[in-house]
Amino acid sequence: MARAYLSIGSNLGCKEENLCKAIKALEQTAGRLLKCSDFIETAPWGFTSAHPFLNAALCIETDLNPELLLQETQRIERQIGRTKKSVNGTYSDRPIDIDILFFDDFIVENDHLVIPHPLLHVREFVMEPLHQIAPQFVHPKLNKTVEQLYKELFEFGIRITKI
Ligand code: PH2
Ligand code: MG
Ligand code: MG
Repeated sequence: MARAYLSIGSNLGCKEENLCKAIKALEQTAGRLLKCSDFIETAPWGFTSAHPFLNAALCIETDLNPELLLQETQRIERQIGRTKKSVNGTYSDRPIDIDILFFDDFIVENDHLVIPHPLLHVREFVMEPLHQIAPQFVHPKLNKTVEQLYKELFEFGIRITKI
């Protein structure tokens, strides 16, 4: 049994329903839901869109290995109507996105899967809900708690906007 932390997001269709559908599907085939953050409305990050997001973070207990969990999250994304994938950091609107943030303290780095998620600590839409459910979790590459990374991100963000 492992604990996986996931980020889910939607900015198309009924966003709340899409997040709920993703959580239900994950519970059916990926594992037991241990924690779920609030659903937080966030501005599109890294691209321009007229559609704000609804984001959340989850913790599940799973029997799957990281590769199988990725397959399962991708199957669920397609089931909820996702057709386009982001390519090389070019993002597009989507009914659902499910990303693996952490998988216990595993470090996985291959062509199609990188865990911990390489951008998690620079994304407010990830760190805000993740901080709600796992402030004491230690990032296995950066060796800092989610709480520390959260503070750094938001302090840094405030400094940037003052320049
Ligand atoms: N996902 C992205 C890119 N930008 N912005 C917000 N607010 N929420 C997301 O889930 C999101 C994003 C890539 O998957
Ligand atoms: Mg994503
Ligand atoms: Mg994704």
